[in-house]
Amino acid sequence: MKGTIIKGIGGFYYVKASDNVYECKARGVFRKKRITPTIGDVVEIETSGEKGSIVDILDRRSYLVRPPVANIDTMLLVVAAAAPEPSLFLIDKMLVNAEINNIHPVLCINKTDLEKRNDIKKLYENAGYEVFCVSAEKNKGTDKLKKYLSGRTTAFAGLSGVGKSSLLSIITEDTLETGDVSEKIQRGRHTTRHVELFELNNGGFVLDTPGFSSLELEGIKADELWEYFPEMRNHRDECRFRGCSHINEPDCVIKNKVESGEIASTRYGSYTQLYKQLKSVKEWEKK
Ligand SMILES: Nc1nc2c(ncn2[C@@H]2O[C@H](COP(=O)(O)OP(=O)(O)OP(=O)(O)O)[C@@H](O)[C@H]2O)c(=O)[nH]1
Ligand SMILES: [Zn+2]
Repeated sequence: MKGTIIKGIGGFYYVKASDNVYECKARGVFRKKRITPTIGDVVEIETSGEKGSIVDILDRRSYLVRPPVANIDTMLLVVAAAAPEPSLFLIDKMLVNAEINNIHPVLCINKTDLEKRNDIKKLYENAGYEVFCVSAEKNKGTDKLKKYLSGRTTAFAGLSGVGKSSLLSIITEDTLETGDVSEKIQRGRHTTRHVELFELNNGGFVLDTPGFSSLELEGIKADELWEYFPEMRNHRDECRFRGCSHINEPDCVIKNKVESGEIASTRYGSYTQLYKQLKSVKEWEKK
């Protein structure tokens, strides 16, 4: 039987398969192959009663290292319209970081009951991202978001206090007892939170990814960074110099578009800042 690992506790994996959750152990063969079953993995299990064992792990679509979760399709980057004030640099960094991990990033502006922030919506739509504006408090825009999330595995990421648990509770209210998500997320607050997938009623899973927003970029070179900015990768090979880094080169299409306002200066500012960070990491590693 095929299923999805939704959580792991004390050496057991809890596998959701058809309408049941099976408490499973992993076969020793994975240790030899040096693969560890991970939350989000699609696995083949053999069951007897409520127990089972994992006999195969199917190929992963994506793999996030921190927190370790397999097969995340979408990263919903949640920011608050206000309280806490959004940082455009942090948004840009997280958008890039999701794509580095092979995960499709989408922006979600919560707390729009406090402020609209259509400026941020426009900024990121122009850059090529999908943007959802919601209010968990007033239950606005959440139906549209719910529809979008069905059928895929979505990680919620964002700073503490932006409303991730509030949104997760609303999104899962048909499938979970009221308060289940927030209780589970709350419980782990002062220790290491364990990650768990919550199922949606139209299929698909959602999860919280504590700590993702504080990760630095890893795994790409500075000269590849522009490919992680949708509005820049649309202009591949248009600059005068092949392999233009869009930093100091003359006749740079990207810099011209920043000057004309077609590419937002905040986005380009984040690009140069992240570029420098990636360069300095490289220099440091060489020593
Ligand atoms: N005005 C307003 N407040 C909200 C909204 N959504 C959440 N809040 C409030 O913002 C605070 C933080 O919400 P949480 O859902 O706990 O935020 P979180 O992102 O899960 O925070 P961490 O668990 O610390 O990562 C709570 O006091 C919520 O009541 C909203 O749409 N509008
Ligand atoms: Zn250029």
